[in-house]
Amino acid sequence: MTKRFPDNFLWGGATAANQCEGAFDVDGRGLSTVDVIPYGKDRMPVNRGQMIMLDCDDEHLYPAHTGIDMYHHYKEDIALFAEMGFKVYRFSIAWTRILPNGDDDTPNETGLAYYESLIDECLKYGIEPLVTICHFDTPISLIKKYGGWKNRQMIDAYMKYCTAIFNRYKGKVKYWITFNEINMLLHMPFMGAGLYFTEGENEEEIKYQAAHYELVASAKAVKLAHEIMPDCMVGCMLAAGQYYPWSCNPKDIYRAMETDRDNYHFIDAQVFGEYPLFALKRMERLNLNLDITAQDSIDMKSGCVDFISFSYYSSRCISDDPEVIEKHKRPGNAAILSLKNPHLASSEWGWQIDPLGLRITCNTLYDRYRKPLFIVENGIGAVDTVEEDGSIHDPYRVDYMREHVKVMADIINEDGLPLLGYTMWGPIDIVSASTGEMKKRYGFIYVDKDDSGKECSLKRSRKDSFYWYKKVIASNGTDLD
Ligand code: BGP
Repeated sequence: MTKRFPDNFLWGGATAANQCEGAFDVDGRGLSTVDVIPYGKDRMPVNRGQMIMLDCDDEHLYPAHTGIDMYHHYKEDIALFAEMGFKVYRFSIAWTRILPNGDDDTPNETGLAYYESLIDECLKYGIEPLVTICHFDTPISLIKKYGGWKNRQMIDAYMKYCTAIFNRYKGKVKYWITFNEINMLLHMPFMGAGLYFTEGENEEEIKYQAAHYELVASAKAVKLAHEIMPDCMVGCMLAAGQYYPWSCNPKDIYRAMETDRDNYHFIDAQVFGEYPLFALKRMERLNLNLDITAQDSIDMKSGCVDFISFSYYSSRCISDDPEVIEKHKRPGNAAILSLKNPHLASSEWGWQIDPLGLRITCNTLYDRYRKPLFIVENGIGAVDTVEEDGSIHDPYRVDYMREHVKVMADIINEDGLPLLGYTMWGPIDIVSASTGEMKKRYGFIYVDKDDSGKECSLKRSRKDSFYWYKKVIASNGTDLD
């Protein structure tokens, strides 16, 4: 039997404003966290809030400043997405293009008009826009004023921003995501929530307080979106990937369950509108002194999400034994602790490749939430070589994606799960979030730009995978050769 995808399955790709737009200081855009996160050795310390950087200096390179200049190339890029047959394009709006200081009373008309034009360009080709409201960008003005999401004032600022974009794009945008990978706040607090720490501060308390405010803001945004756009669907967004236990030692199993709960802390709250018992008990055990009001609980309850969207690049693995952790710690994604699973191959960046893990993750999420699922990021970062004739052969990318698409067919046909769509990560090469590199490429479309910071042509070229994905979409997932 041929494994089929639903007729209305949303095939497409996903990007984030700060990783592709560039043009960081034009048309009234204000400064944002992502603009001050440098390339090189200081990137992770800044992402983690261990090194304070609230402005740019001459010593560092800031890849977000230029990105791939999609700000000026969006028509050309969307035309290429349309050529592949995209049904959906997930992108994020840069908060500071709309409200340059994060909480301005009057939105910046140039910013609003820019995204309206981008949305219209998608609609022109029958591409459904899927908008991430906040993808790793907190306005710097709000960090200077409030210290980022550790302050309750951020909720009002975020709601001002949501009000502006909902009112402007109602009738054009049906799918919304409140915060990209909300659980990454725990691992990259500056990138996720504009947080940084000074000596002696209670980091856990600050992070969980910020998480709470983001969760309240998310719920209030869902409620507002439903009021302004009754037909819209609003999702949460998890950096997903099930934790496997290192062994069948019950201690490892328990540790894996608990580590998964670090992430469910967020999604449970967004789906059920209240903290799960384990989260309440943990916050109590950690002795966190949090500002959580009765009104917050009412707000959280009134803004439950409609679907579960998530990124999936890999499964994860954990042990309860510190020695095992030390010995098998994976050099890959530095942001998240995981062990090297001996059964899995890895990408050049050490990200492990586990298509079946996608099935495990989807089933776990559906068992837990019983809401439609949306895979909004998946892909492999790799070095590509441009041949003399200009062609780019990337069989490794096709292999990775083919195996994941096959698993998606199983998820739909055999498990019967409601999967709304698939927006693979970075259909066009963009700046890497974790490393700031250009050479870590995910795209079907190659962009002539390197890591040197020197001016490049920015020329777009189709890789072999471009034609492969086009065929996959045209056959609605049945021709994967
Ligand atoms: C996710 C982010 C994206 C993205 C992707 C790939 O965590 O939501 O913004 O970039 O991972 O990661 P990277 O770019 O670090 O390879």
